[in-house]
This record gives sequence, C-alpha cells and structure tokens, in this order.
Amino acid sequence: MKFVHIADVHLGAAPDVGYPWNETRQQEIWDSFRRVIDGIKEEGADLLLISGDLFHGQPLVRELKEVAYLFEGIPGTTVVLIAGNHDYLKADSHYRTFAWPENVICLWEDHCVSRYIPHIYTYVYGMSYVNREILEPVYNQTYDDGATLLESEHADACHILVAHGGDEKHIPINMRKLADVGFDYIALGHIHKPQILQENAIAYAGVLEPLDKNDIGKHGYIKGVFENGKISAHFVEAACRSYCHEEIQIDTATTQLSLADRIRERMQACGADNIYKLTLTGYRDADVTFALPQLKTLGNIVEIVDETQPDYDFDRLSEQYEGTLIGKFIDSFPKEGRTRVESKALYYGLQAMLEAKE
Ligand SMILES: [Mn+2]
Repeated sequence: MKFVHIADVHLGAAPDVGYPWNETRQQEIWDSFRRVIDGIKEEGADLLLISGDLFHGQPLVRELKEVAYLFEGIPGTTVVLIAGNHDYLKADSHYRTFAWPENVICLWEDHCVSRYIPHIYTYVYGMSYVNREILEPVYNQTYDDGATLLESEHADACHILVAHGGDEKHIPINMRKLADVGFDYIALGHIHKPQILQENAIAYAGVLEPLDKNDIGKHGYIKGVFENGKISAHFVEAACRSYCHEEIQIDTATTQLSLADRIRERMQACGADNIYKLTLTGYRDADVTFALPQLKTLGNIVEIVDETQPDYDFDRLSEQYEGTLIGKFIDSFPKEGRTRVESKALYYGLQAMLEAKE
C-alpha cells in the first residue's frame, strides 16, 4: 500500500503581502498542490493523507470545486481529509455541505473516528477542528488511556492516524505515549517544519510551500509504503522556493555599492529564486550608514537586519572628549572583555551622544 502524506498546504494564503512576489507565491501554493496530484497520477498511490489546513481559511465553493477536480483525476487514490485550525469546520463552512468525489473520505467528526478502506486493508483514524483552538489532548485522551482501542476486525490491516496539532492551543500531544498505542503511522500536520519524530512511524509533513520568512529550510511532503506489516517513509522536497537567512559580514572597507555587489553574489550562489532575510554584522566605517531600502530591491529580500556597529576608535574618542560626558561615558566601560550587553550599550550610547552633538 503506497501513500502520500501532505499537510498545511494553506491554499488561499498570500505570503509576504506588499512584496513584488506576493501574487506569484499565491499561485505557487496551488501549483505545488497540483504537482503532488500529478505525481500521484504518474507514480500511483493508494492513499493521499491530508493532515489539516489544506486551506488557509474558510474555503470558498469555487476553491473546493478546483480541489475536487484534482481529486477526481486520481480515482484510484483514496483521499483522507481532516479540517485543521485554519480551515476549521465553522457552522456555515462549505466543507460541511460540499459534495466530494467518491474517492474522498472526510473525517469531519469532532472526536476521533475510524474508517476502514477494504481494498487496501487500511484503517484511517482522525477528527476535525470545529473551533480555532482545542486545548484538550484529544488524541492521548482517546487512545493511550485505553478508552478507545484500535480496530481489530481485520487482522494485519494498516492503522493510520491522521492528526493536526501538537502545541498548547491545538491539541497538545504526548508523542511518547501516542507512539505506544500501536498505529503503524501517525500523519501529522500543523507544525510548518517537516519533522520525522519517529522513523517510519510519526512525522510532520510540514508546509508544502513555505509561507513565512521563518519557514526556513526544505519543504515538501512524505511518501511511504506499507509492506509486510511495515511502514517505510521518507521526506520528498517539493517546494518551488525556500526562505533563506543569510549573514553578510561587513568590514570597515565595505561601502554601499560594494555591499550591493556582495548581496547580489550571495543570492546568486544560494539561488536567485529564494526569498532572503539578510543580517549585516561586523564593524563598519564610522562614517558609513547603509541605505537598506535600496538594498532590498536587489532581489527577493523580505528583510534586512543591520547589526553592524561603527568602528569607533575608543582611545582617540576618550582622549578627544576627556572630562566631558562622552569621555566619562566611554571610560565607564571596561577597556577589554566587554559583555555583549555592555558592548551594545557602549555603541548605541556613544552613537546617540555623538549624533546629538552634531
Ligand atoms: Mn494548523
């Protein structure tokens, strides 16, 4: 039995509002989802597990029709769908009334239920969010205290829990206890970073496309197979681009134009399509300040943090301003071995005083 596990597709999301690539990214989220379906068409899969937050918010009927069209294109694949905290089953949610193709199983219940899929000897378990938050550890409450046992009518069947959450406000999960329940695989959603928590057994697929500058690293989905009573599963990279955090080291020779060249080179080397958060560090010439808005237009740059410090000659300044507030301020700090906080206080304080004097 072959399966594909995706989560947190967030169709309808609009990452980086106000940036030039915003519309492209909206489209790429749909493209990536379509590519997963195309991949299933080509390579085949018995099961497509979607662990919540397929949509970024309440889905429109038009959007559900697009998704249904894609599911219809893989009639040999059973699609298992749960609603997460973003696309939760609001009272008037179109999810509740939408007519899905025959190959789609929606676990819309607000408590854990199971469904048996006879032709692939597989039980799927799961539930959906009917609110934005669920504070109770529902999965642990249901299974690991023995309240609900796994189905046993069909021996040797595969048991898969499709789950969403794992933080304080979204169904806290005690993974260690849940791991002992006996599921063959736990297909998790909600945490954006893909993580294999237990090899071939418990995994967060992560967002299909990164949505936020903090969703750094690789993104995609999980592909697996259940054979001879055993799961083997691995992560597949699939996102169109990544967010990258890069540090650029400045020195006293760096100018605005030379910095621009270095940023261009760095983005070229790391992938021009990627989206960058840059941090400038080091000591700059005390006369130089970098014009960040101009640098931001060099590529897909979502943020530049300037942590550079002016390369002050403290001995000279302390001599020059001897007996004044500035001189006393400099002398109040240790000459060597300053802590990070002391160093920051000295630079920012001195900068403010020198600027005020000008
Ligand atoms: Mn979520």
